[in-house]
Amino acid sequence: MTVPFSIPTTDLDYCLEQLLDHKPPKILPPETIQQLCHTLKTQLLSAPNIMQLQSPISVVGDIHGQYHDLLEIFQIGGSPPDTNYLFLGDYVDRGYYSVETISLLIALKLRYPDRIYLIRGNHESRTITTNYGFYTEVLTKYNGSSEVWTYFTDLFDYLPLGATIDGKIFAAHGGLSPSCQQLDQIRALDRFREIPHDGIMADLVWSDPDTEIMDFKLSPRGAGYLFGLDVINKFCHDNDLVQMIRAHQLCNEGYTSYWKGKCLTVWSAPNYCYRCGNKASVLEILHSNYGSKEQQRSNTEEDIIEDDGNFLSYEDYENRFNSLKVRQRQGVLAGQFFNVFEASPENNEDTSQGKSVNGINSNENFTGNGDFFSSFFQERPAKQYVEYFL
Ligand SMILES: [Mn+2]
Repeated sequence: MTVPFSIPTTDLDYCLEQLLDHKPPKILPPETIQQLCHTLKTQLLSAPNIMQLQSPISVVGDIHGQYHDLLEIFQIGGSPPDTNYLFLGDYVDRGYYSVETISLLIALKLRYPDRIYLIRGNHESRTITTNYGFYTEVLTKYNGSSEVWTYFTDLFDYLPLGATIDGKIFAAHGGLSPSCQQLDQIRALDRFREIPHDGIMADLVWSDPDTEIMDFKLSPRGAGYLFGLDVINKFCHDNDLVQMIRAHQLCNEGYTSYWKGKCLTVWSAPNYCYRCGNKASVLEILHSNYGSKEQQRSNTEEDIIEDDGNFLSYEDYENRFNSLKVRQRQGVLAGQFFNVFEASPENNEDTSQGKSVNGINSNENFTGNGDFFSSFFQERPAKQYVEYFL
């Protein structure tokens, strides 16, 4: 069988229509998934491990199969091709619509290759998806066949590991690695493989910032590291960066700023697992002209604007990026703005239906997987490690 290297726009639009215009969304047939994944793989083959992107761009954190909340992002934050998006990984597992979520993102990437960028999260992995919902969801939705799970997880091996924005911001799913001092070390990796248990590639998708420490410390997740202020300062200095943006950790307000904005967490799954009640956000980056005259002036102005309305005039839109108050409250740099949003109506419907979510009560880590005795107790709902939900 010959599989073409590009898919006609009309076919891609048909896929998008199947996913968007039906409620519940229609899943795509296995042959279509195969073709989409194969085509995107051939395109990602030439993508570098760290993509070089430019502002303006909106950065999105974990989605975890919350398909309707993903649509909410496009509704609130603008849709491609008018808005550029960088997704930081963890598209699948936990939520009920991992298949629809990853299908939509792949179709969008193929349809608007210069507008949508996808990097890899720790859940874009065969091991993790086998345990946290995606594999089971595929079996349920495709009549007991794991065929499309294989197509998707093979594609995951091709996803880039990070991105720079305007050459000044480094974005990855998790965090920094004690084995990596230079971005060039990441660029030199052979990324076309399953995520290993340790090393730079594992740490990039598993690590977390920790304001209590200065150096590195082993992560309670069982993979990756916690990294402190000295680590991020040195990494930024040595690589000529001003900031790291990452996802990977649930935030009640939808975002967290560490070290005066040197590191930001963006979390994009509202009411995570249909029960956490948290907000979500998208980080909009308008520019990175931290030193411009206009910017310095706006640093001293006392702009009084509120950012909690969804309907902003163009002037307000410009203002909110320059408002010192908003910036200070959110802990972001000039030209940045966390657009906070709440769960979609569909998310709440799923909540009221009280369905169970895969892996919700397990403290996810490598060491616990596959062990009946420990997983028996992990399934008990007594204690939830909210901080380390993945
Ligand atoms: Mn994660």
